[in-house]
Parts: sequence; C-alpha cells; structure tokens
Amino acid sequence: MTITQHGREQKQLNKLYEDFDAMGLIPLWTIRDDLMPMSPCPQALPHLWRWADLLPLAERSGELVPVGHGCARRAIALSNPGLPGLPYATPNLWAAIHYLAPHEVAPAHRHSQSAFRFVIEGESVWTNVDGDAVAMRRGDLLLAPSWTYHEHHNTTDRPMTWIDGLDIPLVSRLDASFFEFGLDTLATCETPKRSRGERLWGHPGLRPIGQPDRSSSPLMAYRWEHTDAALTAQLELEAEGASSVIEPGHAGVRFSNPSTGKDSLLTIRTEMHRLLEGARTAPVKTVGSAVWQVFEGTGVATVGDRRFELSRGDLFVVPSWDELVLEAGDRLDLFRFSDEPVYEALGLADTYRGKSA
Ligand code: GTQ
Ligand code: FE2
Repeated sequence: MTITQHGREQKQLNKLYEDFDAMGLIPLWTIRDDLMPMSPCPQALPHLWRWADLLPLAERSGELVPVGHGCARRAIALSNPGLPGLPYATPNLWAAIHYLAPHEVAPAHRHSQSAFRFVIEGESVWTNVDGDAVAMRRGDLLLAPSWTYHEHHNTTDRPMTWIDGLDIPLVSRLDASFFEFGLDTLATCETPKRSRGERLWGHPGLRPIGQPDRSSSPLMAYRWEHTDAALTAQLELEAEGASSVIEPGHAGVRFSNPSTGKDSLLTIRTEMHRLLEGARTAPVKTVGSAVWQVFEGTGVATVGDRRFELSRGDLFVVPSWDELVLEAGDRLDLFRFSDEPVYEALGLADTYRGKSA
C-alpha cells in the first residue's frame, strides 16, 4: 500500500467513526475489553467507615436537621469512593446510618425497595411494619420488605442509632422505583415484646399450617438471643468434633424466610458471622458486593489490596470478586449483607474459596 492510499483509508475510517457517532452507534471492537472483561472489574472500591467517625456526625445531624417534611428519614448514606457523588455503598446496595432523636417519629411510607435495619446499640425505637409494632434492640435484624408500610417511633428520652440496608441502587438501575406516603394515623403507640409476625412465624422449625409461602419473610424481627444461641451452638459442636461450622473457628447463620427457607429479603442476603479469637478465614471471592459491620470484637479485614483494622460498629465494603480474608483479634461478631440473591436468580452467582493459611 502506498502512503497516499494509506492516508486515504485513514480518512475514510475517521469518517466512518464520525458517522457511527452521528447515528448513535458504537462499534464493539473499540470497547470490548471494558465491556466484557475476563473477570469482574468493579468500579466500587474496598472501603472502611469507622463507627467513631459516623456516630458524632449522626448526632450533629440530630441537633441540626429536624425529621419531618423534607427529611422524612435522618439517614446518612455511605458513599463508595469508587462511585463518587453517589449515595451508594456498592453498585446495588444502599447502607446508611440512621438517627432518631428522643420522641421523634419518622412517618409511614412504602416503596418497591426492600429494607432492613440492624441494631448495634440502643433500644429506644420501635418500627411499625404494615401495622405490626416491632421492637428494635441491640443485635436484632428488622425487615421492611418491598411495598410494606413502615414508620419509626422513638418513644423514649434517649436517641437511637442503627444501620439501614436497602437495594436502592439496584432498583434505580432497573427503573423499578415506586413510592407512596402512608397515612399519619396509627392504630397503636405501644410496642409489645413480640410482634404479631414473631408470634405466628417465630418458632424454630414450626411452620403455621394454612399460611401461604411469602416471597419475602413474614417474620419482621430476628432477635439477637436466637442468633447468638445458634452461633454459640455451632462452635460448641465444633469443639465436640462435629462438622458444624463454615471452617475452623468460623460459625455463620443466614437470616431466612421461614415460609420458603430462602433469603429473608428477595434481593438482599443477611448473615451473622462469628470468628473465635485468633481465627483466620480462607480467602474468598464472590460475584456480587457485600457490606459488613462489626457487631462486637476486634480484628483485621483484608479486602483486595486494602487492610482494615476493625472495631465495634465499623462498616466495610467488599466489591464483586475482590478477595476477602478475616482475622479475629478477640472474638469477632460480624453482620454481613450482600446482593447475592440477585446474582443467584440470574444464574450469575459464583464463589471461589482458597485454601486456609
Ligand atoms: O427507614 O424507611 O436509609 O426509606 C433509606 C430509605 C431508610 C426508611 C433509609 C428509607 C429508609
Ligand atoms: Fe423506607
């Protein structure tokens, strides 16, 4: 090919790309590596938020920002540094610290997004889910499945803080967001010790006859005493020589929908893990993203190329296919939530477990 021929072709090629652009077209061969990488390349980054930094900021919001019109929820979202400017902990998961001052009420609403709360301290607030009053206490997991009305009441003189997890980014990307305000009137202002859902569905291994399957859990509260007892039993059985744990010194439970045995929420997996003092997990890689919160204890999390020292209340993100290793200092209890049910439903779930050190 002569130089002039080559120059002519280059011009034609440039013109071709201009015409693609003008017609709203993008040729695959210019973008394939980004579009279809050999393995997941998440934009989200491993990141840690310290409870010691979050709590004072939540308290300051409590003083300065009243709950009411314009701010129906005093929730402050964790924003992943790899998703700058977005109130998203991961591409699919919202995680927020929520603060309700004494005698405040966060008014009723419902939405197509699924939600849960996990409590690491306090018991001043109860949440009302579709008319069922649900007490919130340390270590409890509380649900507000898609399209259930929910409102939060602080009926005490003490403030309360907890974390929320929702599938807001996923639902936003799916263009599936629906939202409705609820009525301001409430049937009850008292919280019984056990909600109606717990009385009906909260008996181990006993399913009420005549109740249909529910796509999300009919149980709105998972109490710490049960979670703690289950983890304790797994580790006791391990000490007796039974194979009862995920790996040596590492117990775990998944919060499940008692009507189906599947995840508590359709889109969000919720789990509690316990590592004995000094235990170390084998490296794990999972498709999908997760957020962890330290419930109690200290340790170290290595996520991809980051190393996080952990203390009570700290939250960290594990992006898709980033390797995670956990090491307990003293006994370490961790709450975890992830978007794995979505990947499982789509046939995209995968986990790689390496060898223990
Ligand atoms: O408590 O209803 O963190 O609707 C984000 C959206 C909490 C809630 C959040 C919500 C809520
Ligand atoms: Fe809500």
